[in-house]
Amino acid sequence: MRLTSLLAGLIAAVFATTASAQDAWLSDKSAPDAFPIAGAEILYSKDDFPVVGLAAQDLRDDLGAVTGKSPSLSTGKPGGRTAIVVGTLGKNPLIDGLARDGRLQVGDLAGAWESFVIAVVDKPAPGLDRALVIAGSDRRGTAFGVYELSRATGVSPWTWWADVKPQKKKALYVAADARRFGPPSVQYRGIFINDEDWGLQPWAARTFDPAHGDIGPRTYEKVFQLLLRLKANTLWPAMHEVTRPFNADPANAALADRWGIIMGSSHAEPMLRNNVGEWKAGAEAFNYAANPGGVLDYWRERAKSNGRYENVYTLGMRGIHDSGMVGGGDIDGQRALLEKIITDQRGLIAQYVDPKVETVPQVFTAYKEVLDIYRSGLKVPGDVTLVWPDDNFGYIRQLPSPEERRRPGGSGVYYHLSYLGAPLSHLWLSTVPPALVIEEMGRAWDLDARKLWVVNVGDIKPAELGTQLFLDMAWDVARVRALGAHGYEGGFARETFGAGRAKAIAAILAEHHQLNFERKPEHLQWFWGKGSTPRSSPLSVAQADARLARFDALVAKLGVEAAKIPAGQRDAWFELVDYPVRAAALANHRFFDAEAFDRLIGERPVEARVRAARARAADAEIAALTRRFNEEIAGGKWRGIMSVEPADGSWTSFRQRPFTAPAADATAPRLAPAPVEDEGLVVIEAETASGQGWRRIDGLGRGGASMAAGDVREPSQAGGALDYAVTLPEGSWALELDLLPTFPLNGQTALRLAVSTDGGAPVSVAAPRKVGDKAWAQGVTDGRLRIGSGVTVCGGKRAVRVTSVDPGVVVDALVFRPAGACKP
Ligand code: REL
Repeated sequence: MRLTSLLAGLIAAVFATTASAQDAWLSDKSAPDAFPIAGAEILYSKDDFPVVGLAAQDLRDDLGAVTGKSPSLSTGKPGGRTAIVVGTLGKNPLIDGLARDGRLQVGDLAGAWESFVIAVVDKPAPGLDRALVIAGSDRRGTAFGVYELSRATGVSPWTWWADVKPQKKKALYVAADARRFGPPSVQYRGIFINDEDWGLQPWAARTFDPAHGDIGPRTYEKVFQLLLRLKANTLWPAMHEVTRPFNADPANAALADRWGIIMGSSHAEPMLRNNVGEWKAGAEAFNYAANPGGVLDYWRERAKSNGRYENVYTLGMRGIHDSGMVGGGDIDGQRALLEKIITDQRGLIAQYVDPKVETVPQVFTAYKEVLDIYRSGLKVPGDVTLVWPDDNFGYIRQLPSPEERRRPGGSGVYYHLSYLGAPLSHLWLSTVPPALVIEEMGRAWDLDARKLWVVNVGDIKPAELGTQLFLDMAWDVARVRALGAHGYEGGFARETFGAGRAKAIAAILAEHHQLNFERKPEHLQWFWGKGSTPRSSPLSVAQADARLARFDALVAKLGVEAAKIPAGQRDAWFELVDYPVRAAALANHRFFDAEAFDRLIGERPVEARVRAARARAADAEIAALTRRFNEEIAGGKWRGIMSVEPADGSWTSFRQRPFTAPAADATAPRLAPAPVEDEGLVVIEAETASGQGWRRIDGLGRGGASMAAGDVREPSQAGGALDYAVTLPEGSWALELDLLPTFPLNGQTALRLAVSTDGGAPVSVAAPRKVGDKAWAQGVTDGRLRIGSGVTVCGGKRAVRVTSVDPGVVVDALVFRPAGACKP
């Protein structure tokens, strides 16, 4: 073999090794040729981007935390025999020299987006025996490389934000072969800080940055660092009235730039503005039909002041806050106005950012009513990214059609792990299950929504797991999908608390997500909206007690694990596991014990009073637990970060009613108990089927799994069948289906499938889907849509077949409801 082809083969072999945080390329055991981290100083170039120096400082501190000895850090000549050299191609003479001489194989790194190589190089420079080189394709590529090394040594991305302490290691060795990371699956990936009134803002104002008295540069710097640790690059900043606008202090944007973070703004805030704080002329004047000059000047000001930074520009227009656009008249008029607005906004971008406007990242987020305007035929320039929203509860409303998938600007997703709005907010414990995030974002990926993913994380805590999942997926979608929800929970537990306890902790997290998917702790109320009549749940005491028993078993497991958590990990344990799991369990006790009082007080007053006392105790325990979070955890670091939902009297129509306990001497129910539903049902879990053309989703739906129809990329290949052999007691049974409240993917307005029994003709079943209607509200609070099929069968052995019509429909269960006597 000729030497050149041998070399080419070697290079190919080297670059076949693409790696991720979970790969064992770093070990605490020595191996031949491995590079020992101990004793190596960190070198970077003073000519590199500022974020490289910031990341290098973090690496020094992280290695210090892991090994007990911080390495030295320098921009000068090497001081020792080994070094960790970090730098960006074109910005670090040592790295550029090694690449030029072929001693560092950079392959196609130059010009790649956010990519990096980690390689060991012998004799890289006079005086240096060996170096571990982290070379980035661009400024964030280098920073991500540095944080990748940190994470591989055992430093969690949440080391500061959730007090996760790394395990101490005496020595660390990096495998000698080179590894190539990136580019990320999704180009722009980030978070939206929202509804910060009850956590992040009061905490920042009172505890973390009292001198500033608000979320300001000090807090944002911590957010930027977190984003880089999570390999994210984009932020939509806090925008509620309680917080001063991000750009009110120019230090914020300057700091974002230092950290290499790309700034955007929410769906309601075009052109990096914050309307609630910055628009002074009154809501009526925020009208492009009536006041185009005033509004355009307002946008112009920001394009002028911030155009020099890396931004993603939100285009279009809504009302001042989360409301419809003022002006334009009917939907046709609104569409015409929006098209004019987009043209004019792009004019500003061309003028102040780059005349080649199509090269500047811009997004159009079709959120709430804007999706209707878009669907009516709005023309969005091809280079603008179309950002599809979920319904605020984790179900993506629409994804691109084949035609939209061909647009050069591509698509993205705006997703929620937290939400303030109708029918009921979910602001407290962040319980959107990992399996739903993986399923929904996986579909988005399959249908080419890969340009920008932004997730609403509320006020960050306690949305850590969901946030990390969303961003890990945005970095490497295939890896996370291959893990699935349970694999991911296991990995999170291992990375955060160590391998020894990972299995047990992952099981706790899985059961927590399962139970709270069936009803969120913020949705323990079965009525919503202004003018609706308060009523109790439709659960009998026995049904509710079965749910409470599952929570009790979960809390018992939590107690067993809690006892094993070492002192150094207790804060992280409390913040990431103990508080959310325990608080959700207590919220259920508070609610269902009080309801048991209502249902029992007439007939069994003694028992009813015991239940009332339990409800009061659960309420007091939630308060005590939350006080502990705010006052004791991490020595008082999180004072003000956590409020129990509903936190105060604001936005009442969107929020669960404050809990009122039955008084000790009460003799009447607080609420007249509603009739009990769903008794005597025969429920068959969808995943017990045999058949083909469907995919099992573990961790999603009641019973632990559900079945998804077909492949969303192949709409024509529907028709897969699920077969069930069911034995029903005597009598007549109406067949109903429990579907996940997802949305049709193919422009349909309903989820469609078909059922047949005993080999008979298939009967079409459809669940109409419309955000805002009663079925939708019920679907997102119940975590399911229960729909009739029109099919009734007599008891005995029955064969039931469920056939897919549209791909993507997810079936959770088959439900047989008693329907009287059998009339064959
Ligand atoms: O979740 C959203 O995107 C919106 O609901 C927010 O923009 C809005 O601020 C909401 O929290 C309150 O109205």
